[in-house]
Amino acid sequence: MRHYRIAILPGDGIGHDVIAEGLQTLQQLAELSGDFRLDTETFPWGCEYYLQHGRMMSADALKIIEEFDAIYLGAVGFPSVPDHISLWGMLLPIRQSFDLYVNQRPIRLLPGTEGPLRGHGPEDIDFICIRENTEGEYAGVGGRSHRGAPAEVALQTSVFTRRAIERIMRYAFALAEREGRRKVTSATKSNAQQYGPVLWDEIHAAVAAEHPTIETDKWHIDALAARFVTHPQTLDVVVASNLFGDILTDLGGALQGSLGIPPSANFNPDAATRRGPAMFEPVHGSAPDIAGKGIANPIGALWSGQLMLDYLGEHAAATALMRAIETVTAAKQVRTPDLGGRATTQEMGDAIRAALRLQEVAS
Ligand code: GGG
Repeated sequence: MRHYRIAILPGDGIGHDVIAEGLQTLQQLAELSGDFRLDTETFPWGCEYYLQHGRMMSADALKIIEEFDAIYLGAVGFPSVPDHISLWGMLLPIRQSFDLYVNQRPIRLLPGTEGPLRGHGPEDIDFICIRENTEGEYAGVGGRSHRGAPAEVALQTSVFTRRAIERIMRYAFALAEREGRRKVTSATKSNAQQYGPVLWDEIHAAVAAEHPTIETDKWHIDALAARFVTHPQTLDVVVASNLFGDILTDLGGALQGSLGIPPSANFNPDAATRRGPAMFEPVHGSAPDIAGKGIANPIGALWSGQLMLDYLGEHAAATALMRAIETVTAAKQVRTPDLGGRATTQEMGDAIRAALRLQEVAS
């Protein structure tokens, strides 16, 4: 029996609802498989915790979760706490401290779901976004002075390093080769920003030359955002800096018909330099407008759990979970309000677990 220790961080808002469904589903999978066990510990960190303790996580949080095999996170942020405090108190320190430099986000129109693009079905919307996850526009470098005065200044500096760009480019091209993808598309803005994105482009060209079997192209971020809508069928693997990747993947969620659907995996693929657990989280945030109503779509969280199982090496269980999610979306019987239905979070979770029970989950 294989054992995995999973740190559960529901976080804020609908994070609680969707992680509850995800966890129940993952535990059911472990039971059906009989080959592995998930030992979980849930941590109360988030905005409620901040209001009580003046910090988003306990002082020793990173040290505590460092010992786990993976982190399963819901959402971070709530109107009760300024967004830059909540993000920099929880999500971003986890990504940076453990050097989880790949943020992998599949964008795929699931069977039975409808995106907003006329004439583009599941055969056209199927690509993977690779977001650099440790620096760029999210480096956290800058400052403010003369606060409140007319002369007030705020500087937010993007940081682009050769090391970080090289490793994310290498990962994107290697992924394309491994997954049988044809092309890597790079997001840039090297016309207006003449330092960081120019280094990004130079390294993109150098790494592309090492992978002659993979086609490549690059687009300025504004044009690429338009291409997501007009030519999604031309995208295969998209590699982007931290902020560009964040924006493009929300757009990707829209192409999938709902931001409740896309998942994400934050990890360091290099075993030799790994120094902490990988983290799995739906792309969506805490959705304060529907928090506590029990109607959030749990698919993004379940799909993130599926990526976690795959990362842990539980491939049969991961395949079974993806099949169960697709069975339920294809049937169109159970749909949460974001997909045009009236089902609750729990009813969607129940339907996916029922579909799982009909499958073989042996490894
Ligand atoms: N699922 C985690 C979450 O709350 N995401 C919302 C968010 O604001 N994320 C910012 C980011 O991924 O950079």
